[in-house]
Amino acid sequence: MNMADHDAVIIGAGFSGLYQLYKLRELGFDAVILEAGPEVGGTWYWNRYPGARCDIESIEYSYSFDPELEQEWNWSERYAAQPELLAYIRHVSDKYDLRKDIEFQTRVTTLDFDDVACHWTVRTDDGASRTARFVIAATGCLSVPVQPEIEGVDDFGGDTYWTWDWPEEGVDLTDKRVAVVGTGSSGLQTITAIAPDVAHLTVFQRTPVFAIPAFNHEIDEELAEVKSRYPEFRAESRVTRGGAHCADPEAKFFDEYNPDEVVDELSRRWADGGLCYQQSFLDLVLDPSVNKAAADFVADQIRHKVNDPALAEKLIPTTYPIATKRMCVDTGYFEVYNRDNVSLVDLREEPLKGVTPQGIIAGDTAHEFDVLIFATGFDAMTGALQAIDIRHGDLTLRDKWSEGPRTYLGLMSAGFPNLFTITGPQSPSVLSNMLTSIEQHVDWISDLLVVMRERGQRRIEPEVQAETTWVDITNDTADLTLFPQAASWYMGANVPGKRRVFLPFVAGVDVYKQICDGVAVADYHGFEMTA
Ligand code: NA7
Repeated sequence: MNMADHDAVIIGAGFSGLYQLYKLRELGFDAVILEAGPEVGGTWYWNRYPGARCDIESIEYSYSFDPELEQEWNWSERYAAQPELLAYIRHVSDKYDLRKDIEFQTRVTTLDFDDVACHWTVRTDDGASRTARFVIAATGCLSVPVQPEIEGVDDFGGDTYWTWDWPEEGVDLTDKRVAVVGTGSSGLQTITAIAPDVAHLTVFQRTPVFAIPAFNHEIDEELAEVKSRYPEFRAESRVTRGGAHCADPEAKFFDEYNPDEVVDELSRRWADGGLCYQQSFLDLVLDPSVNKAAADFVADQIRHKVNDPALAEKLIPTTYPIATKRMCVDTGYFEVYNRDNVSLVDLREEPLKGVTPQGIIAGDTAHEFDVLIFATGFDAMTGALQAIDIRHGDLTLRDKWSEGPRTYLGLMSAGFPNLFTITGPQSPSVLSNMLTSIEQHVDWISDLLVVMRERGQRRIEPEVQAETTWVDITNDTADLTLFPQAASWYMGANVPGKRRVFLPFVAGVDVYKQICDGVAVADYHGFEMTA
C-alpha cells in the first residue's frame, strides 16, 4: 500500500523535469514537480540575457517522444534563441497540460529518507513538507550561479546585472558605459548582442575562449527534410558520441590524413560551424599534438578576424587544450573588437582588484561605468544537488560527495535509496546534446519504476561495489583525455574550494546508452531492489 503523498516528486520544471512528469503520468504514476521559479523552462527561463542562444542546433535540441509535437513545431533558426526555446517549453507544458501538476515558487530545501516508511520527506522553503516514494532530481547542470568573490561588488553606484537572472522586462543599455565580466558563452553572447547599442563596452577577460562561428540561419528547408524522416534522424543522434549529428564524413584519426587533408578537414569543420569542430579528429582530446593543430587553426582564424594584431593575441587561448573548456558558438564575437566603442581589459596583465561606487579597478586603472554585467558562470553539475540538504540517517550527500561525486551510472548514489538524478554527474550530460541524454535518462528511470511496480518492489539503491567501479571508470576514462589539463567547470575548477574531479562521463552517449541498456537487461545488475 502506498502511504506516501506521491509516487514521485520531481525537482525542477526544465526540459528534464517536464518530460519526466509527462512520462510518469502516462505510466499511471502520481507525480508532482516542485519548481523554485515562477514559470517552466529552467535554464531557459532564467538565462534571458541579450543574445542568449543554445549552442546545440534546434532540430536536435528538441523532444523526440511525440511525433505530433515534432511535426507541429517549427524552429526558425539553426540555433534557437532563448525566447524561442522558452516558447517551445511553454507550448509543451500547455499541450500536455503539465502545469496542473507543478507547484511553482517552491524550492526544495531538504530531502530525508525514512527507512521504515520507505519514502522521502521533501521539505520546501514555504515550510511545507510532503512525502514521496521516489524523488527525481531534474535540477539542471548549470542552475546554481557562482557569485565571484570580488571586493566592493555591492558598493557599485550604477546598475548591476547577472546574466543568469536578467530582468524579464529587459534592460535599456542605450548610450550607457557598460562592463562585462566573464567571457564564457553567456559573456560572449551578451557582448556580441549589446555592443552596437551601448556608448562604450569594456570586456574584462580572465581566460580567452575558443569560439566557432554559428553561421546561424533560417532553416525552413532543412527542417522540412528532417521532418520527413524524424524517427530515423533521432535514431542516428542516439548512436553518436555527442547525441547529435556532426557533419559527415565520419571523423577519422589525425594520422589518417596527410597535412593538406588536415587543413581541408579543419577548414570544412570551421565552415560548417558550431561545436562539431571539436570532433574533427577522433583523437583531438586525446593527443596533445593533434589538439594543437586544431587549436592553431582557430588561433589563425581569430587573427584573421581581429584587426589589431596585439588585441588578437590577447583573445587567443594559450593555457589549455582546445575543447577541454566548453567551447563557444559565436555570432560575430571576435569582430566586435573591431568596433571603436569596444575595448578589452586582459585580467592576466591587469588583475581585477575590486569594484568601487564608480566602476572597476583592474591593475592600476580605474574604469568608470553606468552598468556592470557579470557573466561569471555556475557551480556546474553538483551545485544544485548539493544546495539541497539530502540525508538518510546520519549520511548526507554533501559529506559523501565532499571529495567529488560518487554515483552508479550517474543515476543514483549508494546510501540514498529511491533518489534519481537526470543528467547528473558521471553521466554524459553536459558533454552531449542534453535533450538526447534527458530522454534516455527519463525513459530508463521510468522503465525501472514500472518493473518495480510489477514486481512489488519498493526500494532500490546501487551496490557500493558497482558504484566504486563506475566512479573508477569515469575517472580513469577522463584521465586518458586532455580534459583534466584545463581549469574548467567540467573539473569544478571555477568554484573556490570545490574538489577538482572531472564531472561528466566522457566516453560518449552511444557507449553510455549501451551500458545502461545492458544493466537493465541483466536484471538491473549493480542495483539492489527489495520489497
Ligand atoms: P562559464 O563558461 O563558466 O564562463 C564564466 C566566465 O566568467 C569565464 O570567462 C570565467 O573566467 C569568468 N569569471 C568567473 N569568475 C571571475 C572572476 N572572479 N573574475 C573575472 N572573471 C571571472 O559560464 P557561462 O555562463 O558563460 O557559460 C556556462 C555554460 O552555459 C556554457 O558553457 C554553455 O554550456 C552554456 P575563467 O575562464 O574561469 O578564467
